[in-house]
Amino acid sequence: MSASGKRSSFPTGSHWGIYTVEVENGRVVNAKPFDRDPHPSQIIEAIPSATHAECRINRPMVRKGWLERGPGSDRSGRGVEPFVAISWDEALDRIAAELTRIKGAYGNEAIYASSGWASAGCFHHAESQLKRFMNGFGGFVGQVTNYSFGAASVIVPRIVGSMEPVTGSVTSWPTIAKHTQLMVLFGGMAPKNGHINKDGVGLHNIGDWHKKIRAAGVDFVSISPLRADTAAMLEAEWLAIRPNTDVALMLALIHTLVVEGLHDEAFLARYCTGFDRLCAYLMGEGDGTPKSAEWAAPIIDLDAATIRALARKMASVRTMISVSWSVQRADHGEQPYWAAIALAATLGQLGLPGGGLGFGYGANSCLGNPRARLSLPRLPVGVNSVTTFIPVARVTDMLLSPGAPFDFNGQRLTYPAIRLVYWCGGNPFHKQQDLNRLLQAWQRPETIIIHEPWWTPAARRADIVLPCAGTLERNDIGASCTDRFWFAMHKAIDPVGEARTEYEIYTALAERLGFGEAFTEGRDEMQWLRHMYDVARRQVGAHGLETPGFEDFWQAGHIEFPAPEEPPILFAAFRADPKANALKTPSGKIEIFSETIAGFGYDDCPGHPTWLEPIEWLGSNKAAAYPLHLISNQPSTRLHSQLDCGTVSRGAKMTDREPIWLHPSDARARAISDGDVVRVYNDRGACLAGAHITDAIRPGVVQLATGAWFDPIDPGEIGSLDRHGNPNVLTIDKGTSRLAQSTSAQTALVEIERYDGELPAITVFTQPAMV
Ligand SMILES: Nc1nc2c(c(=O)[nH]1)N[C@H]1C(S)=C(S)[C@@H](COP(=O)(O)OP(=O)(O)OC[C@H]3O[C@@H](n4cnc5c(=O)[nH]c(N)nc54)[C@H](O)[C@@H]3O)O[C@H]1N2
Ligand SMILES: Nc1nc2c(c(=O)[nH]1)N[C@H]1C(S)=C(S)[C@@H](COP(=O)(O)OP(=O)(O)OC[C@H]3O[C@@H](n4cnc5c(=O)[nH]c(N)nc54)[C@H](O)[C@@H]3O)O[C@H]1N2
Ligand SMILES: [Mo]
Repeated sequence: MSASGKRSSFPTGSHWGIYTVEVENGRVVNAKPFDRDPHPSQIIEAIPSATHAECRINRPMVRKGWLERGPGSDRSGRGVEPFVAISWDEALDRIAAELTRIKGAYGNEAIYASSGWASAGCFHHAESQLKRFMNGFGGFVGQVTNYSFGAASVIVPRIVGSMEPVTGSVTSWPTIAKHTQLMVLFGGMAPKNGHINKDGVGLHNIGDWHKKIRAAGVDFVSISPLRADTAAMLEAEWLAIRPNTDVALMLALIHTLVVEGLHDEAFLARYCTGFDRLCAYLMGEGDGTPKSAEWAAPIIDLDAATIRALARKMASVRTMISVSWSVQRADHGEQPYWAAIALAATLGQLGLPGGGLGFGYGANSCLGNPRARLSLPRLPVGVNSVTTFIPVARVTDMLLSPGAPFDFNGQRLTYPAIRLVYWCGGNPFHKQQDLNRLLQAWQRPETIIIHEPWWTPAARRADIVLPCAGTLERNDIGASCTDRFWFAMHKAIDPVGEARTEYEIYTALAERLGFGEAFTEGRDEMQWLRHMYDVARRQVGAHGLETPGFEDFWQAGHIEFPAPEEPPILFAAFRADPKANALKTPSGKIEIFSETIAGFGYDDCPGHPTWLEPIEWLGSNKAAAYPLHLISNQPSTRLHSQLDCGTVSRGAKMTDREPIWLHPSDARARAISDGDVVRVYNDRGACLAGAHITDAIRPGVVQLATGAWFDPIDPGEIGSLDRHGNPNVLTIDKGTSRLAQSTSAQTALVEIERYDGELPAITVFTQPAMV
């Protein structure tokens, strides 16, 4: 401790990097990045302000109507009625009683438990803790797929037999620097996304890699509505096509390659199945429409000569194709990933060093970094006895339509009847599309329980809210499957207010419900960390990697694992020997036509990559009323909705609203000036935002990042104007197709007008009403 009473903590870890904090009188006053991090994230600056934000939850709270009149009462009062503070014992007793009641009357199939990104840390990991607790209690309705790359997670394994091109060993930066001549980036490779890596990042070096590959002579083409989707230093050729039309461009590129004889017939014959079926479609054999460059030009709004030139260039040099995850978060999001695989196969460079494809370069700081695939310290979650599940983005449908059938990946399933929702570590009023529809669904369950450190829009709409400790308020181990570091996460301050750790909360509940011993296995927090570390240590030891004992690791603060000497080349083994290394598809090959998918008979996902018009886009009739395509991408100043209450995110707002980007021509047509507050609206909802006018966006497209905390003017009225700028009041809640049922967040048309009304103050960063 210094003379001023300040002390520095040990380092801790986060999704945005390793850092230490300075603590004075029990409060975090400063956060400093890991001294070895070459380019730390600015997001770290928000830690002190967010840790002690006015909107921290200090005590267990119950909604008044629920407390006074019991579960299921006054459900439209969620988010409107005041909260009542209660003691921890009373809160835990009430939750245990309610879980017991629901289970007794309706079974565990009536419980929906969900999570989200939460915080780094393998032990207090909100999703693992929640699952371990719920599994111990007899199970819950869970979820499959995810919001990030949900459509890919279903289509890609069907086409190439695994998720290798998305979450596996994609060709890494050193190989790209050495061999690639051209990178074609659908959706760019946005530098802002490099701040983040799920569950932790040791060194932010993606910008250095970008410099190296550019210096090595790699050329770039960025196909995207936003110029900033590719770092300026890459000097990319920017092709600002209409959003959601990438498939038309990819098909036209394949068509051009075929008619000009630039396709790799030998590759297609040896490694792929069904190219003839795609070819028939491309030549217009069924519908009379060849999918030529001329055909695609008016759809994507690029001239045919540019499309043809790009096809020729891709065929003439070593080309790496990347498609950002956002491109598949759109209506028919399965198609761009399938079409990109077909395009790469047509070029015949899959499995060659620096050629082929890799999905999502730039989606986080670690993708493309060579790293060993290691076991991680993990909290065992047990087994869920309930087999009913939903694709994660279908939560609103589930709550609104119990008993209704739906399709998913070849299965006919039924939505369960949910009575109790338990959410820890996610923010449904951030992540889900069409929040006004979610508000309706939110009135269905009898009880909603949330653990949160902050009064997020979701916590404000729960029946019982338990304050949980943040990362700095507990001990943990940080480790991510995409990073080379394990880091000790030392507790720096006591929990804020009466907050308790996830582990303490579930332990107390499990004890009340009669499975305390099974939940804790007799270990406290530090005993769990030691145990999880020792198990993982033995597992990595089996791969010949030496690690120190727990005490030494804990004191040293981190372990850095070496990068593998031979960086991976995606599909190299398959290319070398397609029989011995056959893909895990029905044919053992790349399925450019899939009999399996064709057999499902889905009109929204036929047997080969197909241009299917999105439900709304700039070429649809709806554009007459709502002529702007809304891109709601990841925010640069925070992680989703996390730290929106901190100084970095709030410092970037315009007149306290989330900035919306629009082109000067669109602004002029609406008499909007830079800095004006605007109303963004469509038939699903409306929000206010601050206008930022820039030519770095395609005309006809506007960009409003996700994550501004939902703050409707009248919380009691569904459809009320959100004063803060949450794009999910505007997005559509529709499955990508019956195949993946994933989110279509990037499919939305809107209109904008200057807002001349009186400006309502933002209220969502304060405490909610309490009695
Ligand atoms: N700073 C920061 N970084 C993050 C996150 C964060 O919240 N903050 N979140 C992390 C998470 S969870 C994820 S999943 C990844 C997501 O990674 P991505 O999905 O790659 O990220 P986005 O920023 O949503 O989208 C990238 C760009 O795709 C473009 N785009 C959108 N639709 C289309 C389209 O139809 N066609 C084309 N060609 N381009 C399109 C948009 O212009 C957008 O800026 O980012 C991670 N990184
Ligand atoms: N329109 C639109 N919507 C999108 C997207 C988009 O591109 N456009 N992207 C989607 C994507 S890719 C993703 S990944 C999702 C992200 O959606 P979420 O994962 O739901 O978003 P976060 O804001 O990270 O929510 C995490 C919450 O956990 C809380 N938390 C942190 N630590 C703890 C803890 O230890 N315990 C508990 N109980 N809570 C904790 C945080 O305060 C925060 O409220 O959003 C999706 N939504
Ligand atoms: Mo994500």
